[in-house]
Amino acid sequence: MQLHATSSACGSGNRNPAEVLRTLRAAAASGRFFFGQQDYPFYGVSWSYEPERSDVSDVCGDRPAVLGCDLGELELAKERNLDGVPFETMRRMIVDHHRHEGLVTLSWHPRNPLTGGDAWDVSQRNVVHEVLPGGSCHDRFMGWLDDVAAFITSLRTAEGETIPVLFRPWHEHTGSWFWWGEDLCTSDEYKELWRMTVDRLRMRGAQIVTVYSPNPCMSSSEYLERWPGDAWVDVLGLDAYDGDGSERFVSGLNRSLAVMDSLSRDTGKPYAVSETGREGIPEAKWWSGSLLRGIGTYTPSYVLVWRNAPDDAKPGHFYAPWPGQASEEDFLRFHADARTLFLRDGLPAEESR
Ligand code: BMA
Repeated sequence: MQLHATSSACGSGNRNPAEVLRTLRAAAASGRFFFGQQDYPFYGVSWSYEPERSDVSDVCGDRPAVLGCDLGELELAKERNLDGVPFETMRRMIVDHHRHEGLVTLSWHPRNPLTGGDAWDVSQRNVVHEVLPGGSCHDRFMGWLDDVAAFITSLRTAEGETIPVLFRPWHEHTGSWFWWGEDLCTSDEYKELWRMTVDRLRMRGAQIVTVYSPNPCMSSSEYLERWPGDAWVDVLGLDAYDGDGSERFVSGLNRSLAVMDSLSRDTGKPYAVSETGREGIPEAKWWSGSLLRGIGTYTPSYVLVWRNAPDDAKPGHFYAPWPGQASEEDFLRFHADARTLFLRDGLPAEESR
């Protein structure tokens, strides 16, 4: 546990969106990034809901500095999210992670409001159109946004202060596997959906730092094709997965980061690898040989790998090692690498200001 602001992973407190942004910039300016994982405190490959446990800390003795959680099915007023995580547990762990000065990011895989299917239901191509003003699902959808805002504003410290979160809606929109994907709406519709979402959440008092997350992009015009506008995006994100352990991931990640690095200089906004990973991590040296090599000399502010699903729920669906896993030793090198920041690591005082 770190009690001193200057010796904790995430700097000076992260009490509001401006401080979160300052923390991200400080990490990048020092050539380091916060390591994160989706759902890390809830379950691992061989366990579920054990206090203080995570697969990452079982391996290296420290927790990820970024906690990712997903709000999917909050909009149905369910007690658990789409992956079975109780929202009460999520809230408790977010408060705990924040108390240790970690950063929190929320994604959202909402149901398809038109068909009632899941986020991956792309059977109807007019869903975004129908949630925008004048559409048949608009009113209900605004209620969903209010549910999200209510959850975010309910995240409070023991002293009652609100906890700011990195909010990352409508991700991977340059693919067409979600109902908000590229082939399912026009650029203008996508931008309007984004602005409507962010405006509503802010209007309801949600303390959010917004993250825009396309898939790998080879040019700035590709990256910016559905950019909602500078006032609606705080962090330049990227979702880039390694599908086959090949050089394609390394070069695609490196090329995308080159694009983002240059946009970051133009806009002053930090950038991040908002989702990445190699499912099952069969390559023993994936962390140094693929991920760190793909990052190269670029300076993302955080890098988050996806979840370690319990083996009995989704076998082989994990993105961080556990004791005995093939990439464990290399992950220990990754943890020790000067570029990575885990929850207990510190930014020197002058850099965290
Ligand atoms: C996907 C998979 C799914 C999960 C979804 C939302 O990438 O991990 O099993 O339901 O993310 O967390």
